[in-house]
Order: sequence, then C-alpha cells, then structure tokens
Amino acid sequence: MDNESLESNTKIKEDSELSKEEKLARVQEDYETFLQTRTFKFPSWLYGPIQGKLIKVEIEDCPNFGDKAFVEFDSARTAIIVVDMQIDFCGKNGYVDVMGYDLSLTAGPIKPIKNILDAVRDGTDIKVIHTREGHMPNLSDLPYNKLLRSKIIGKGVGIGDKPEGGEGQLLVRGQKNWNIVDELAPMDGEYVIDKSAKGAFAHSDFGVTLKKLGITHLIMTGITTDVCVHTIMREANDIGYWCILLKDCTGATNQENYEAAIKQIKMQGGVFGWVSDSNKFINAIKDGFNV
Ligand code: C5J
Repeated sequence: MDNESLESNTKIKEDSELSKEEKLARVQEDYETFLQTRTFKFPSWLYGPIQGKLIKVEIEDCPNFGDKAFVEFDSARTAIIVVDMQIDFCGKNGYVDVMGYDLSLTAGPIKPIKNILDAVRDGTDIKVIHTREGHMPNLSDLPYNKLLRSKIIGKGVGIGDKPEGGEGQLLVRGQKNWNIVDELAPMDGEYVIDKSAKGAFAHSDFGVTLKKLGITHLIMTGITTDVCVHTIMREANDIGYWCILLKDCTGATNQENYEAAIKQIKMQGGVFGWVSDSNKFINAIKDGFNV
C-alpha cells in the first residue's frame, strides 16, 4: 500500500536501445536454448544479473496446444498483479451483481489468489500490486458511454447509483462496495493502483510504478479475465513485459468468455503471454526459495 516509498531499481534496458544485429544474434541464441531446454531463460543480457532468486515455473500449451514449457524469472523483478478484486466485481449488491451475473464465477479466484499471496508474503521479494477500478465521486473521470450502458444493463441502476440493499454507489471511489474484498486486503508494503478504465497504463500510475520497481515479469491474477485482466495483460505485453496468467486465480462473468480468454492468450505461441496455475507457481516459489 506504500505508494510513496517506491524503490529505485536498476533501469530495464529498452528494446529500442538494441541494434537489429544484436537483437537477431540474441534471438538466435535464445531460440536454440529454448529448443534444448523448453525454457524461456531469464534474459540477463537484457536486464542484468539476477537480483533476487531465479524462479522457474511450468507453463501450459506453449508453443503449441499440448506442449509443456518453462519460464524463468527474477523474483526481485517480478510483481503479482491482483486486478480489481473488489466487492463491486464479486460481492453482493456490487456492480457485477446488479448486472445479474453469477457471482460464483468472479468470487471463485479469491481462495487461489490468497494462496499465492500467502506464498509470496512469506519472505520473498516478489512485489504485490493491487488495482481498483472506480470513479471520482463527482464522476468527472467517467466516460458517458460507460455510464449510459451501465444504467441500461443495470435496469436503471448504473455507475454512481446506490442499489437497493447495497453498501454504496456502484464503482465510486471511497464507497464500501469499491473496496478490495477482506480476504485479499492489501498489506503494508504492497501497492494499490486506482484506475478509472479497464486498462491500467493510460489512466493511472501503474506504468510508472512498474518502471520504478524495475519489474520485468508480471504474474497476472484477478477479475475479470476477459475484460480488465486481458486489457492490462495486452497493454503490458505490447510494452515488452513478460506476463504469466495463473488461470485458477482469475474469473469472468461468463464461463465461455473465461475459457476463450485463456485460449486467446495461448494462440500464436503465446500472443499475449503465457498461462500457468497457482499450484505450479507456488511449487516454483518453494523451489526457488528452498522452502
Ligand atoms: C469490468 C473488470 N469487467 N475489472 N471490469 O467491467 O474487469
């Protein structure tokens, strides 16, 4: 939660600083290494030496469906991103409930996320970044298209309205329903990013926080898989972050959309990153930290 005390970390070398010849020579080397090891090695040549622990996690269906592979990351340059685990998205009388969706789908990931947070909070240097979607009380950051659609799907109860039996105005900062669920409450030393959009890079200090922390790898969790999680993962992937989605640590308002969102990530050898799960991730942490 300590947004003030951002640590300064070694700057990531930008891809744009590399010459074409260097990039092509490196990719040939890393391609041959992958063929021998089925592992996306941590690119120390790009980011510098490992600063924390080297962790190796299994990923599924990469590069093709049915294939198994591994990804290495540096614990000190990795952040768990917990997207929008707010009452509004998985609790009673919140935004998603008012739209009429099955809350068991969006509340399902609470326990697996808690398990991975327990694992990383237990003496690792992996950073934890929570996001919250929500709008200013005066709705100045709420686009009119989003407001109107929410009013229609909510049968007259849209963003900024308080539903009957609800704890506050939907998706408004400071309201009880906007809070992160108690089970996943941020702890001291963790980061909380407020965003008014589905993505996180354009309308919040998410991007600058990742840069300041020297993050290279993102472990993606949270809700909803097909909307905010996907949007953030796509944005991050485009910028050059290596993203791994833990599939049981995420959920959507519709099961088919969840499944499609997971499949989409795996296309083209990992078009938006990779997919793993909480057990594989926790085992990798235990191996890396010898616990
Ligand atoms: C949505 C989100 N689904 N956090 N927000 O509106 O995915």
